[in-house]
This record gives sequence, structure tokens and C-alpha cells, in this order.
Amino acid sequence: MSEVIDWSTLSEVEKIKYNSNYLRGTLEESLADPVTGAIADDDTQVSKFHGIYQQHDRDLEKERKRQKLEPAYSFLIRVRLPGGVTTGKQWLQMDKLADTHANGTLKLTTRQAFQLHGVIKTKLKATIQGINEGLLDTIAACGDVNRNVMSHANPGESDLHATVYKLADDISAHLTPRTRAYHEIWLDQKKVADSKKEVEPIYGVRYLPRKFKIGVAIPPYNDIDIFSQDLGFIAIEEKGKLVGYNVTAGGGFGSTFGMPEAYPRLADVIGFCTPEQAVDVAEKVVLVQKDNGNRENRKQARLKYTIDRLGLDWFKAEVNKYLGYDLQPAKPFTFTRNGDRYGWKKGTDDKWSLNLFIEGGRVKDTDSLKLKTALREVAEKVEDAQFILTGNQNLVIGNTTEKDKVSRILKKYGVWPVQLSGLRQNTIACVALNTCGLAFAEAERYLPTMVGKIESILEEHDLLKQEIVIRMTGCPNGCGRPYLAEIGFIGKSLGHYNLYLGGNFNGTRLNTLYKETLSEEEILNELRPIIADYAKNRNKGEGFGDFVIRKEYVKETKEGRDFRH
Ligand code: SRM
Ligand code: SF4
Repeated sequence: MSEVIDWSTLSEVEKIKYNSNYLRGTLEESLADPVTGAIADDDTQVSKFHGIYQQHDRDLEKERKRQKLEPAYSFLIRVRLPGGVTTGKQWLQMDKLADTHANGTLKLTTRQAFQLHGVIKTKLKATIQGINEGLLDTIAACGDVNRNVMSHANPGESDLHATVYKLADDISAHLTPRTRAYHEIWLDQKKVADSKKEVEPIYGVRYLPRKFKIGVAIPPYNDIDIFSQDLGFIAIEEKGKLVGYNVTAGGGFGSTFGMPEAYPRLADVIGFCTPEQAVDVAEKVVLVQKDNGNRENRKQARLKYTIDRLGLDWFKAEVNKYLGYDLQPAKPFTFTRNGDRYGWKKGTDDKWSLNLFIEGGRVKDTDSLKLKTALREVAEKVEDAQFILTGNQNLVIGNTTEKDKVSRILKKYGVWPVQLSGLRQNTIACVALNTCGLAFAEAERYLPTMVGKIESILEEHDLLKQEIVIRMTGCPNGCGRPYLAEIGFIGKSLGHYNLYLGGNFNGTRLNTLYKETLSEEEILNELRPIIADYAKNRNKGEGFGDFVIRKEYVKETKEGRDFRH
């Protein structure tokens, strides 16, 4: 820690990371404090690196204030799960923890991770221990480090899929912080005798300037939205064999209303590497960002801004310099869709996998659908089934020999088969209210209703089967990747949304603002004539997003920098 740092210009979080003693902060004291349900302010930053966010119930905000009570604090816990792959036993463990320690639901996130919501401070440690007992952990699920590494939705689909999934797992392991803080604080492991002598070989004491996200994809399916990742690997196959990966860099969606300098950006393809080089490429890209990312302004700190500030050519040269060799020229590839492929599929090993739709990624029981119970029964009764979370907040019950048994259980509960419109199949909604502190409007709790209303319009035009990518978030941070949707909604205020059109069906184009601050009625009035026009005048096979650009409802957004809210 002998670095001389000029703190005067750096963001507050830089100081917190530096002073945290490799992510220990005062978390132990915070947990022990009986006076409040919250943890100390600085610890709310440190806890993120342990996969924990402090939140409060926003539905109760006003009433708690009126009663002069502190907010109803609780915590979100995010489980790191490279490629979203878990066993039935792990699913059962998470299912149980949701009931005993959280709000009774499991959230399957847009990055293939589990979230538990509503865990109160006194249950935090036991919950983390329970997760670890299931041989899962929450290290680096959040914070200024590499987050959950995403991968195509099923390693069992073929040998190639297994190899590419292994890359996601290897990158995740390689970029996991080395500090023992997590083990000491949550798992009661022996304290490191002199933590000052600890080293973070990749991250150093101040970790990264900002969050960092990596994903791997296998064309033609872009089910992880590769161009939204800080760093991506696109598997390139020749004659059925993996020859290497195209490397993408500089994606990211966080942006802010009224601040054009904070914008969503799609990644650039920067070259090609061999399978053996891929983990090294991941490390070196992370290091280039660590050394050059903006540590003064967190709204300019992601890799996308480093690249735009210093130039793509500079970035490529710097990556090559760090690698000590040059990335090769990128190879051709094509993506056809970014949504999931529902239904049963047979892997090359003759095992079966079922891709199920999970609305809003929320696994819960309601009066009309006992989804959580149904999935629990599958995990209990079908021993070989994997539970694989997809990048579209859905679930694959994977690689089982017991197809009929799975089908019987799901049918009994009405979970599968189901008839879904092409629109509903392609939905993503971020969590938003009531837990997300940044939400201006509903998303997960409202998109199903909005989709129902748009379905009625589609039905009038015989378009119910037409697949259209539709996504909603409660603010412009982009957690549901709304900037890639053919129809995107971003919450402006309670009950009001900006409407964005013109993303495409394979996740390779940003959409464009069509109209601002619309109520539900206004949204439907705007969409009705466009859908009617689409029904009548679309070209054969033309997607809704392509159509609205051809018919000039919106202009194509060619560069993130040109995006406007
Ligand atoms: Fe996100 C912050 C939820 C994927 C961009 N995101 C948050 C927080 C933690 C709010 C906060 O900071 O207080 C949200 C917690 C809500 C809650 O109650 O659960 C939250 N993000 C989510 C999840 C759960 C949405 C979902 O419904 O699935 C996703 C969890 C992924 C995971 O398992 O790791 C989630 N977030 C994303 C994505 C999509 C992705 O990664 O593929 C993005 C856009 C891509 C990107 O990172 O650029 C995303 N989240 C953000 C941002 C904006 C970052 C930026 O560069 O400005 C924030 C706010 C921030 O970091 O300051 C944010
Ligand atoms: Fe919260 Fe905004 Fe992310 Fe939705 S997009 S979860 S409202 S931060």
C-alpha cells in the first residue's frame, strides 16, 4: 500500500475501497450493531463485493416516515453462478433459503444469477452460510470487479457448448478476488494474521474503477446479448470444432436522463484469439481497464467510456501490448436471435433439456400458479436434472434422462406446456419496485399487464405468434437490457415510461427514443397504428424493429454516443 494517491479528485468510493483493508471495512461491527437494521454507509459499498446490497421496502417508505421509523431495511443477496448452472440439490438449497431467510421468492437475473430479496441484517450471515453449504457463493456477484460470467444457456447441448461453458467458469475463477475477507466475515474462517500482507494479484487495493461484465456466446444464438458486455467471447466453430473466439469490448448500458455523456454503448469486435489465449485475454483487458478507467467520475468509469475517450485503436494496441502478442483479425459470424428457444431439446449425449419461460425471472407460488412448488418437486424427484438460469431470466431444466417424469410434474402444476404469445416469450423486466432503490417506475410487477394489453392489439391483426423482443426497466440503468429491445420501455416516473423502438431480433442494434413520458393509455395509442401498419406492410420475415426503421418511425442509432433519452 505504498502508492502515493491524490485523493482530491477521486470518487468517494475509491477511498472506501482503499481503506477497506481488502474488503473487510467495518462489516463485522455493522452486523453486530443492534440499534439499526442498516449497516454503516461505507460498508454498503464494501458489502457489494460480497454480493450484498442494502435496500429498503419502497412500498412502505411513506408509512415508515410517517411513523418516524427508519426505512424497512433488508438486503438483496446475489449468488455468483457462471453460466447459470446449478444442480437440483443447489436449487433445493436456494428454494429453502428463500422461504426461511428471504421473502419466499427466487429471482433469476438477467445475468444468470440467483437473487434473494428481503433478507434482514440478523439473518444475513446465516443466509450466506446456507448458500455456501450448497457449494455456491456470492463473492464478487456485485462491486467493482468482474461480475457473474455469462454463457449460452446449456453446456449439455453439445461438446462445443461444454467447452465454451468451461471458458466462462475458468474466467470467473481466474478473476475472483483473492482476499480472505469473505471467508472471515461470513464463514467464520480464521483471520489472516496480517491482512496488510495480502495481495490481490489482478485487482490491487482499489479494485476496478467500476463493475465489469463478461460473457461468452455461441452463434447463431446471442442469448447473453454479447454486445452489452464489457468483454465478450464469440465462439468460432469450423467443421464442428472450436477454433477460437472473436473478442468484443466496450459494451454497457448504464445511462442517465438528461445527461448525454452517459449513454448505452454496444461493444466493438476487436479481434480473435485461440481457446488457449482466452483467459489471458480476459485478464489483460481487465488490466487495461484497471489502469486506464476513470476513477474520478463513476458515471464515466466503465470500459465503454475508456474506449471512447482514448480511442478504439489505442485500446486495441494497449491490449496487444499487455498480452505481448497481437489478437488476430476477427472471423465472420452471424447471430439470428437473442431470445431463448423454448421447449424440449435433445443434447448430443441423448439427454433432454427443457427451456421454460419464467415471467420476470420470479420463481414464486401464487394462487393461480404454484411455480416454486412445481420446480421444487422436479428437483426432489428427478435426481439428474440440472437447473440452468438463462440470460433472459428463464430456466432450463437440463440434461436429464427423465424427460417424461419432468413433463408429468410440470403438467400437473400447469407450468408446461403453456401457450405464450410471441411477444410474451420475448420479455425481460428488471426488478424495479419495490426493492430497487433506483427505480422511478414499476417494471417486473407491471410488464405482464402491459404485455397483455399489447397482445390484444396484436390479436386484432393476427400477430399473436409474431416474436417481438419487448423489455422494460424502472430506470435508465438498463438492467433488463431495454436498449436492445424492439419495443423498449424505461420508467420516467410512477406510471410513465419512455418508449424506444428499433432494436432488432438478434441484439446487434441499439433502439431509439420514440416518445417520452407516456402513460399506459398513451403507449397503447402510440403502438396501435404502428402495429396495424406492420401487420399490413411488413416484408416477408421482417422483424418489428427493422420495420419501424424502414418506415422511418425512428432513425437507426448507429453509435452509443448518439443515443438520446
Ligand atoms: Fe443492474 C444497479 C438489478 C443486470 C446495469 N441493478 C442495480 C441494482 C443493484 C440497484 C442498486 O445499485 O441499488 C439493482 C437491484 C434491484 C433489485 O432489487 O434486485 C439491479 N441488475 C439487476 C438485476 C437483478 C436485474 C434483473 O431483474 O435481472 C440484474 C442482476 C444481474 C446479475 O445477476 O449480476 C442486473 N444491471 C444489469 C444489467 C444487464 C447485464 O448485466 O446484462 C445492466 C446493464 C449492463 C451494464 O452493466 O451496463 C445493469 N445495474 C446497472 C447499473 C448501471 C451501470 C452503469 O454502468 O451505469 C446500475 C447502477 C449502478 O451501477 O450505479 C445497476
Ligand atoms: Fe433498478 Fe433501474 Fe436496474 Fe431496474 S434498471 S433494477 S430500476 S437500477
